[in-house]
Amino acid sequence: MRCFWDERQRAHAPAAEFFNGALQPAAEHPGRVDAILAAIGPTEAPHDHGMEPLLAVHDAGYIELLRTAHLEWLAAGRTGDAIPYAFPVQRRPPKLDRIDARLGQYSYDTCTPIGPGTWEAIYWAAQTALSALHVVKGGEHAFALTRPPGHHAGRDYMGGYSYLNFAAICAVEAGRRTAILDIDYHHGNGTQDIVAGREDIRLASIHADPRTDYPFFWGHAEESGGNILNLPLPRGTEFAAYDHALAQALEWIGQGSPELLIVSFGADTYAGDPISHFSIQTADYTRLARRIAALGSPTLIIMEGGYAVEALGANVASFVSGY
Ligand code: OKP
Ligand code: ZN
Repeated sequence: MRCFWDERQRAHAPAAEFFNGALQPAAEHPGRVDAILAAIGPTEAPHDHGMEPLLAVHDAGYIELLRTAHLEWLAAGRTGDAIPYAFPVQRRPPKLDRIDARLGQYSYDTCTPIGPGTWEAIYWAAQTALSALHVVKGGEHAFALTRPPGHHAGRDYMGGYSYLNFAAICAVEAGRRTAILDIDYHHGNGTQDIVAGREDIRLASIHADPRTDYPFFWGHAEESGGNILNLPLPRGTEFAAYDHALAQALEWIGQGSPELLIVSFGADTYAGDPISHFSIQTADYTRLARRIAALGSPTLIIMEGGYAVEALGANVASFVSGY
C-alpha cells in the first residue's frame, strides 16, 4: 500500500495538555510517528494542493485563528502554547479581539493547544491526506500518516487534539459517493457535524459510549439517522463484540454503494492504550482491516488516535497489512 507522510507534521509539539484539573504531558506528541514510520516502511511526500480544499470545509475566520493564534499569544506577552479557558456557551458571541476570547470562540476543550509549529504541521498533514486521496481516486488503496488527529475538528472549532478535519476535507474534495468509517476509540464529533445531512457522504462510527467517554456531548446512538450511524460500545469491549459492530457498520455503508471509502483509523482501541478502554489486540487489526477491505471500495486510511507508543507501530502495520 502506498503510504504518505510529511516531516513538517513534527512541527506541532505541544508541551502539555490541560486535563483532570492539571497540566499533563501531552498524549499526542511527535514520538507517535517514529513508531509508525519504523513499522510501515518507505513513505512518499505529499504535493501541495493549496488552501482551497481546506476552505471548502472550514470557516475562514477559524483558519485565520489557527494561523495567527500563537503569534497573538506571544504578542499578548504569554509564553508556551496558546490554550483556551473560556467558552461562549450562549452561542452568540460578540465579535471580540482578545486572543483568549478568540481561542474560546473556536474551540470546545482545553486539551488542544496551539504552538508555534501547529499551523505548519496541520497544513502539511492535510496535504498528506489529500495526496493519498489522489491515489485512491485512481483506484488504489493508500495510507495517510497524519498527526495530530483531525476527527474532532468541526467547521469552525478545534478540540480533542484536532484542528483540521482531514477525513472531512478528503470526503468533500473526493466529489464522489463517499463513505467514512470512523474506528477511532473516540466519537468523531467534528466529522459528524461537518457531514450531517449530506447526500453524497455517509458516516458510520464505532466508538466508546459518550456517556462514559470523551467527547461526551456527541456520538450517542440516538444521534443516528439520515447519513449518520453511531454504534457506541461499552468500556472493556473485546474483539468479538467490536467485530459484530463493524459488520453492522459495513452493511449499512454498503447499502449506499460508496465509490470511495475513507477510514478514520485510531489505534487507541488497543487494549494497552493509556487513555482508552477497549480490548483490541495487535493481531485483531489485521482481521478488522480484512473485513473492511472486503467492501471492495478503493480506500483511504487516515491516521487518527493511538497513544500506546510502544505498540503503535505494530498495531498500525497489522491494520495496513490486512489490506
Ligand atoms: C483524540 B483522538 C487524556 C485527555 C482526553 C482528549 C481525547 C482526545 C482523543 N489525556 N481528552 O480521538 O484519539
Ligand atoms: Zn481517539
